Amino acid sequence: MPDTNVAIRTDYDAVVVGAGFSGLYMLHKLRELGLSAKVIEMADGVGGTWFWNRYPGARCDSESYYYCFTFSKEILLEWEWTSRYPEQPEILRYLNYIADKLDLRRDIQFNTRVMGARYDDSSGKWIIETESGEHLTATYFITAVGCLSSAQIPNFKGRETFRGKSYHTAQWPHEGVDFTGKRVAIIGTGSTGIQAIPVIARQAAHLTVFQRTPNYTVPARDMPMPPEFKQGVKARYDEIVQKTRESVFGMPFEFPTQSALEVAPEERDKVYEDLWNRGGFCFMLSSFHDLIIDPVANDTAAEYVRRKIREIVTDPETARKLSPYNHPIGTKRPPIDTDYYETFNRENVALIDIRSEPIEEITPDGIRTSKREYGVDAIVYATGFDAMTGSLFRLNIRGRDGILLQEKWADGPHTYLGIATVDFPNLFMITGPGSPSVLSNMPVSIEQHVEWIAACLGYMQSRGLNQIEPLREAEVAWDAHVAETAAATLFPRADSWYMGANIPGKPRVFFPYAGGVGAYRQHCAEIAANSYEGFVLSQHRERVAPR
Ligand code: FAD
Ligand code: N01
Repeated sequence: MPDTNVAIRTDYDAVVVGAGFSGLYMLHKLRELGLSAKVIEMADGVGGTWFWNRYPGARCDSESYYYCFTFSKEILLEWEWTSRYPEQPEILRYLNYIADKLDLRRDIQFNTRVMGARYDDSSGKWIIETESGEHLTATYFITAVGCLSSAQIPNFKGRETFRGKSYHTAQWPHEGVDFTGKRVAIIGTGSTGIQAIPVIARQAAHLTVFQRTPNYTVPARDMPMPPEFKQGVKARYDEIVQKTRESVFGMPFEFPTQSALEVAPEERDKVYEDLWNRGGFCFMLSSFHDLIIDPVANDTAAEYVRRKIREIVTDPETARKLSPYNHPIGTKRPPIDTDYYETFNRENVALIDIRSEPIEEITPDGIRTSKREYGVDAIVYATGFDAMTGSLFRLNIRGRDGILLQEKWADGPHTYLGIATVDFPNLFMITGPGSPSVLSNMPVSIEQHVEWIAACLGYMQSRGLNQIEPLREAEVAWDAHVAETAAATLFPRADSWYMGANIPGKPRVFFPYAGGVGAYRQHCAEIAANSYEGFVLSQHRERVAPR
């Protein structure tokens, strides 16, 4: 019989929301500090991104040897990746292995959605409410909700009338979907669409791709990890980890020093050709240093990709439609692909440019554009996410005097270091807006944030402190720095989700921090070394209401 005298615990030192990379590591670090912690996760398992995104072709595009945790040598040496870019099931297996290895599940509450979190000034505690009406209290409230975890389906007229099956790629059925013999439509040609289109095209009877903006993509060149490469990587791990931490994008590549405009056109093309053949992000990151700051330099890479499209795609009109024209290369998150452009040479694939032929409505039988109706059996929405703030806002976080985070951030996020925000004491955001987050190989940024937060909590613990909040002037200065760093790049020239452009009504600001992983890491370390400069640390004393 259960012991009815044992109360179910509802008060913690820290409550964390989310059990992806961020939440798992945060829980481990909180335990190391001896703090009581609970992770709340709405899925029925760990993995976050890799739990939800099970669409055909889903895999990472950071390479496996650096898209992983690095905090434990034992884990680094024990885990074996099979390929250069592992598929979703393998990354999910990895995160399950982490949860088991660190015995994390006993402090994770699954199938539970957080609906609200309110800071109570008198007790100095956060009160966290779940969908089932349960209330937890915590001194620290830590969001690990992910930057790309709020799926976005455009509000097309008639969407609910469709008689076939519809899927968003980030809410994919666990049992998979068999498109054999089916006429399928896919809307969206971001990283997700670009991964899914070649795979669906191979299975479906027919695939119609609805494209609003043609995208630049570079071959991934996936391959099994050769045993000697794995051994070499393991032998050099310290060096690789150090490089990722000091790098601009959290990847262990040498950042080039040469300008694209310094070299003769033939030499430049040779650089692009070599990197195109090598595959992956190195095309953008290892070629020339000025692609993301100089429009003329940028156009040399953009034109190279457009030329490749014309070489690969046999129908000139399809090649023209696939050729990006309205944004510099790299200013939207660069996708990498396996046979993307080649797929448009297939007989069973059609490309619809919805700028010249807009979608007017979803009908019971398919998709009607301004020109005609396309009959389909299934629609795949590869339409992305309400990035960076979507999942934070869905938490309905209220700070001092009941102020709601989305009200404070109505004109765009305001943070100090992307970690904290004024009027929300003891709230920590892992990879929040204003941090390198999505501009980096994310596990590197996640580890840095988690370790910085843990060190900060340890510092407070050792001094008997339990309240932390940024100073307003520190936040204002950080916001200005984030904006000026973005303005020095070409990023603001694209209608991207980095700029909030994919969500009607979202403020147009650059959400992540473009100053680079290494520089950001050093800045955060200096702030910590200067006794958490820019923050007020104090001891909260419970206020007793006057009689
Ligand atoms: P997530 O993995 O998003 O986890 C957040 C968790 O919070 C989720 O499990 C969610 O269910 C939970 N949650 C959110 N709100 C609530 C709530 N209200 N209540 C309860 N639980 C909640 N990054 C790279 O660097 N390299 C890559 O190659 C790469 N590939 C990607 C591929 C895809 C398809 C996508 C979508 C993203 C990719 N990313 C990649 C980014 C990826 O999101 C990060 O690398 C990383 O997985 C983020 O981990 P996280 O724990 O911060 O967030
Ligand atoms: O989403 P996206 P995603 N009508 O926003 C189109 C990570 N990721 O899921 O470009 C018609 O990039 C939209 O068109 P446009 C990675 O960080 C990584 O693909 O806005 N079309 C676009 O084509 C990535 O950046 C991997 O004009 C509409 C597409 O839908 C992030 O997740 C794999 C529309 C959305 O593209 C998001 O990628 C997958 C509308 N109303 C994802 N609204 C890796 O391999 C949107 N679109 C690492």
